[in-house]
Amino acid sequence: MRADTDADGAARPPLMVPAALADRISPARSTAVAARAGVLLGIGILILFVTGMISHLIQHPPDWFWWPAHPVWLYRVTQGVHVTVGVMMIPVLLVKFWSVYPRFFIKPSLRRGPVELLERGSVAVLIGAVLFQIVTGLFNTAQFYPWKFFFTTTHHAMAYVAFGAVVVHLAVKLPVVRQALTAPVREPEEAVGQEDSAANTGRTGVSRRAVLAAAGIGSVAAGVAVAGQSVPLLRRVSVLAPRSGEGPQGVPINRTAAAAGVLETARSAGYLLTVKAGGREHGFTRAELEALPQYDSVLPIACVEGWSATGHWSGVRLRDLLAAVGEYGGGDVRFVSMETTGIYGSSVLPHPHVVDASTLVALRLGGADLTLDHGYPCRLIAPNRPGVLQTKWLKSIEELS
Ligand SMILES: Nc1nc2c(c(=O)[nH]1)N[C@H]1C(S)=C(S)[C@@H](COP(=O)(O)O)O[C@H]1N2
Ligand SMILES: [Mo]
Repeated sequence: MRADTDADGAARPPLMVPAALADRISPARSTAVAARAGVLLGIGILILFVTGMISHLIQHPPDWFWWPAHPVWLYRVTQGVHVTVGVMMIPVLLVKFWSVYPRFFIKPSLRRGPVELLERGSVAVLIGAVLFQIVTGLFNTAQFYPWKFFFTTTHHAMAYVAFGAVVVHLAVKLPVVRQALTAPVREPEEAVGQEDSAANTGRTGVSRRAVLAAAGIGSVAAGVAVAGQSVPLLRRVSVLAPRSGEGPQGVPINRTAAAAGVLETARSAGYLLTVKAGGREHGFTRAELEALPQYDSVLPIACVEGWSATGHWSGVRLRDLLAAVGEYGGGDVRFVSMETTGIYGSSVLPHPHVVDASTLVALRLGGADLTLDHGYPCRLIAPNRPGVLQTKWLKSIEELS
């Protein structure tokens, strides 16, 4: 039996590691590695929590929340960072687990006190929640849902659990982390103790630096492999990016007209866009929309799934369209799609985006009429918002009182 290598010198009985596992505690599997990987994970999880909450709040805004229309690319950056950092955490998480996993097999003992039991319970919650977030998030970027629950609600709820568990874990481990980070990182050869140098040299091949370097390189490689879906310069090297700017008119398609069940209605000769503003209402044919003053906007579609792409849109300014019907009273505006299936058939646009000059009811993309899949006959395109709120195949636009 080997005493726990993390023993912090307190007078409690040491953690006992089963004999079969003791051999696996190489110097590389040490607090030095665990603490450094842990710090990286902590920073990553903080970034994931903040960027994730931003995305959640934009989609489900409480009264106090305010999100600007400018800079137009801000959401593209926060969500690109969210997905890329999430992927970058996978190698770090693996190294972290590898550095501590013999501890998972240590039997909890009441002799070491209730605090220790609580701490180990919180670690179990932490591991579960973090794994859950990484796996569900990753599957979502691939639009692969091999589960029964609704992704966004669960991913959002579990974020509090994961974040809370990180805070508890960090508070508990702070002394260990501080010590591990201030002590010099010794290579296994130097670290060999006098008592059992033979055993030590015999059971280790990997140095701490090698493990940490592997975590770092793996993490950057994983990040680069997906970042191209939001960073155009990286597109050629992003072999794992699910959607990297491929698609009709240079913009990927998220949901097709066929999937949304609008193939008939979107091409109907009797198409009318109903607009309600200032207590008045008017139905616009597409020809009438084309007859209104046309403007260009260069705006990205920034999907919550992490990909984004810049489009050159043109069409009618939303504020002009509302003014053509009635006096805009300053409220939020609801957009409803012809789509009858699915949960993304409508969206609500807040005031800063309603009055912004770049917000269009778009008729064209890249100089040509919108394709059916991009939202023909017309769609909303507004600055600094999640793609999921850029409603396609518009049926009505209505100012909310
Ligand atoms: N009516 C409707 N509009 C929609 C969607 C949808 O499912 N239905 N998907 C949204 C999502 S998730 C994204 S990312 C963008 C993508 O637009 P694109 O397919 O033109 O690139 O459209 C949005 N508009
Ligand atoms: Mo999306």
